[in-house]
Amino acid sequence: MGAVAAELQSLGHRPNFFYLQHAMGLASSTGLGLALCLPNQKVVVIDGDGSLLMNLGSLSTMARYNPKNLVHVVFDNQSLLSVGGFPTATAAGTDLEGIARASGIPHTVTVKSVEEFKEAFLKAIRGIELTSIIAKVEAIGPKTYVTGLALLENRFQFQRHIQSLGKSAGS
Ligand SMILES: Cc1ncc(C[n+]2csc(CCOP(=O)(O)OP(=O)(O)O)c2C)c(N)n1
Repeated sequence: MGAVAAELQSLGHRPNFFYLQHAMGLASSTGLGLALCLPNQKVVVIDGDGSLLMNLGSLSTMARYNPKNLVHVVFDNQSLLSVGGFPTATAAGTDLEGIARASGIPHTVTVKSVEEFKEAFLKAIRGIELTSIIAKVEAIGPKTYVTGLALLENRFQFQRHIQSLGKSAGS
């Protein structure tokens, strides 16, 4: 949602992208549900530190159900950038990787450069282990938060995409 959604969409929308708007904190929960329902698909959640901090219990729920097809990426810019840049708890020392690890996520990593991120992400996407990647990034946002795709349109398009997966798998 917010900056993350706008940045992703600016790279080029795809029918398998779902941008969570307004429901701050629920990206990881939504991704968990999708990963459990679609065990043959890799599900990638792109989260923000402020959002995850609002729903830390999601980490223990993810660990409990442990879907091996879920990759959880947190872009930790230590701020609520989308609403003005107020500092989050990670700016005061909260360690999201430590919380993810202690919650029972089997593979966790903190990365601080593009190269480290690339390596960690490729490993996670090619692997078969529930992974949380905490990527420390600068608090720099997109130029505009206006996206060209209406919320409902995204919802229906994504739903049709999920349904088409079922058809191509023969179910
Ligand atoms: C439940 C809820 N509370 C508040 C908001 C307003 N809001 C939208 S984005 C945002 C900040 C998100 O922070 P973070 O996840 O750290 O992402 P960033 O903007 O830094 O990329 C807030 C507070 C919302 N959309 N939903």
